Amino acid sequence: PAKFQWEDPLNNQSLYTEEELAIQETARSYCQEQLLPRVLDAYRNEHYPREILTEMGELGLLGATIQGYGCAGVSTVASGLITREVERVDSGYRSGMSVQSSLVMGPIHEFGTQEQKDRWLEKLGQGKLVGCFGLTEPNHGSDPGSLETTAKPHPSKEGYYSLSGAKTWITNSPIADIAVVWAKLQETGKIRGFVIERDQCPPGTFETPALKNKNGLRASVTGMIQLDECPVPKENMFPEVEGLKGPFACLNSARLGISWGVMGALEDALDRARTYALERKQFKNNPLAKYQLVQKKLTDASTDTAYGLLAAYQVSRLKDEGKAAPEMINMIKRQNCDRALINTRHLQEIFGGNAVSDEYHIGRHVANLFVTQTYEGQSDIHALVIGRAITGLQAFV
Ligand code: TGC
Ligand code: FAD
Repeated sequence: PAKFQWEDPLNNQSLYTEEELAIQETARSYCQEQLLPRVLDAYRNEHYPREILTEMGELGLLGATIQGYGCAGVSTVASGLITREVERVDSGYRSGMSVQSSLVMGPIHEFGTQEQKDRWLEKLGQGKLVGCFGLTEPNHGSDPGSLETTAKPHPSKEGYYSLSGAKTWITNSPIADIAVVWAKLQETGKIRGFVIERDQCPPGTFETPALKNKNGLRASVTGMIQLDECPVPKENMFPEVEGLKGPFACLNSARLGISWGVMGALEDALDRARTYALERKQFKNNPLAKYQLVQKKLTDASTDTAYGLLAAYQVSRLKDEGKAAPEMINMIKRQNCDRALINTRHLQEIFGGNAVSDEYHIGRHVANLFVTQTYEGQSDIHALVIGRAITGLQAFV
């Protein structure tokens, strides 16, 4: 019989192509050699080195599924494997990358005019420009359909809209060169997407103050977007897409990426907890790993990782075949984030008091994974989307 491998209990690796495995290896080397050595300092100081996006761009990790514009044009599985390797180091690094790839390059590629694509995609893919995605507002998080940011014809500039409103909890906003912002067009009351270029905005019309002193995701940068009659050229609006399906189409792809990513964070937590449990001895010089309660924690984490990766693989292949229903993504985003958080929290106990030291990395994963369970739709919201699909009944309102 085949030998059981604890690092890959269900032999998920056998499902990936040679090319996908090579891409994963490239991503893993970069993440372990370049990102891991920086993460503790970054997390302590809430510092996100902007050059990380340039480094990722050079390796072809940004917008990796996009064909053309200098992007790698790889499968959704390969892109998921990249995400998994980045998040094995830190969810914040994955966040910065996901926003750039799925939430900024994604909508420009899917909804942009040819001119918009030519103008921004290649530079975003190289990490020469940084983007952010503004949907959430101070008064509207789970319910973005009620957003209040407005776009109306500019009173004094012909050919421009004037955007006013506030977005909050926006990854990358303080360092962004461009922002994809979702606002209601006053003429129709419908949600539309706009690309705002920081260097084209008069002073005081586009401000992006950082949100500091976070309890989680401290290695990524988060801020607000404050728009005060910000002039945006009409040609910077996505021409066709209207309503929530614009932002949600991008979120489908970002949420699928998170489903892969959080499994990477859980794998790292499991690896560290196993090593610790084998080395640390208590009661008659036995390693912690010998005790049944400890073994159960390791087994639960290992099982949920293997199942979560299988599910992410299946939905990714279906997506590339055009057969993935959005609710499949709601399901795996919820399940993988919930299981990553719960298991990591249990693995944390194995470290005893040392779990409190950041040098053991486990507390950082736990704090980060709370955020992954919350953003891009909090888990209970995903449960209600799936419940609606099962029953046909709307439970949000
Ligand atoms: P609902 O009536 O369900 O839908 C309105 C319109 O949108 C369409 N739609 C979708 N289209 C594509 N994919 C999906 N997944 C879609 N879900 C909905 C739908 O067909 C409809 O189209 P149409 O043509 O009929 O207008 O809208 P609702 O207002 O009832 O929505 C409720 C709910 C809960 C599903 C939704 O609002 C929701 O998912 N809320 C969660 C909010 C969220 O995810 N925010 C994310 C902010 S971005 C972020 O967090 C980035 S963090 C990134 C990082 O740092 O890594
Ligand atoms: P609320 O909507 O106020 O929800 C609070 C709680 O109530 C949740 O548990 C929710 O599940 C529950 N709840 C709400 N409504 C219902 C209901 N009908 N039934 C049952 N329970 C309900 N947004 C962006 O647009 N772009 C970004 O780049 C971005 N990055 C982020 C980065 C970080 C670090 C964080 C923390 C958030 C980020 N977000 C971003 C925002 C994120 O998407 C929202 O925080 C999330 O959608 C939840 O919204 P909320 O915080 O307003 O919570």
